[in-house]
Amino acid sequence: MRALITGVCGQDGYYLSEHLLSLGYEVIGTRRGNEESVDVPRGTKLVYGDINDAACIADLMMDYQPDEVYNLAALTHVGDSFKSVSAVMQTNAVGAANVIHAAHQIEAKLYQASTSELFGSTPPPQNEAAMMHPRSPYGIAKLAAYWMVRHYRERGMHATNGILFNHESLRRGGGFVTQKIARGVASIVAGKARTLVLGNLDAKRDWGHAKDYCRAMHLLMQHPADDYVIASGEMHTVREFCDMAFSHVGLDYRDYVEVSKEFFRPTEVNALCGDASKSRNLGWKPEISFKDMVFEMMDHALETK
Ligand code: G4F
Repeated sequence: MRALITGVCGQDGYYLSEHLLSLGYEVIGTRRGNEESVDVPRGTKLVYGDINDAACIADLMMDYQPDEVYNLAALTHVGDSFKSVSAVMQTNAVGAANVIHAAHQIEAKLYQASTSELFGSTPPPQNEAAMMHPRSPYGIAKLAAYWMVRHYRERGMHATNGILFNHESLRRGGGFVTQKIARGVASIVAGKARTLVLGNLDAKRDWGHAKDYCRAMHLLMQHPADDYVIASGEMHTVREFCDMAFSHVGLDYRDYVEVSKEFFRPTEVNALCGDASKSRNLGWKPEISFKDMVFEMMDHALETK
């Protein structure tokens, strides 16, 4: 089996490639830059690819003829999307359409990285049938891609939306709140910072481990094409995350965390908590707990500071 992963250089690209390679897949992953060193699992074949360039994506499909295509490439920071509306629409909606269309042309199976941001203001628990009411340009662009997948599925394509709730790991980018907290605590412990400045501490998220969620991506592709929620079903506030991370090193977050309007969003998704019963019925379940995920991120941040 041969898989093409767009956005292989991100957190999810890493874990998905690692998982597919362990199953004996040949993995082709796209990169845009010309960086000397890119951290991908050994065995991943890196090729140039930009999902915003329809011809480039079509050529890649023709050249490599993958059996499965995983579209993970996207602008992923929700907060930033308020400041880059056109770019996020271009990459997350039009770019996704380029990938879906090109995969359809060669009759490959398609996985689209959909997101719990689609639910936006719909109160938890959210499952596949919950109303979609995104509250950011990011979520709106992802909703267009979600519908494009459904559209191609109606035309007979094996096209699946994995509606993934927040998923983290030591590979998470530093702009997301979990990694910002982990690295912030490590900086305080190392004496390099005195405080950690955050935004909305009351936001509630359903956080799982990226490794568990990337395993689900492949599993979903082995079942009938559909929309599937992947979530832990547990909800925590940003404040609780801070409390656990600071307690891990014997500190009280209230002595170090400051709140600034700078990190609040114009519109916020207040509470996300997924009901993943449909995916659990296929045999998927998360193996890494919230606590273990926080401690893994903390230990890694402390080691590398
Ligand atoms: O870590 P975040 O930036 O993740 P967010 O916005 O939930 O999005 C992530 O999960 C989505 C799935 O639900 C993905 F689709 C998306 O690509 C991304 O991976 O923020 C989490 C919460 C928000 O409510 C935010 O307002 O944390 C709050 N927060 C509070 N202080 C902060 C901060 N977020 C960031 N990034 N930085 C802060 O200082």
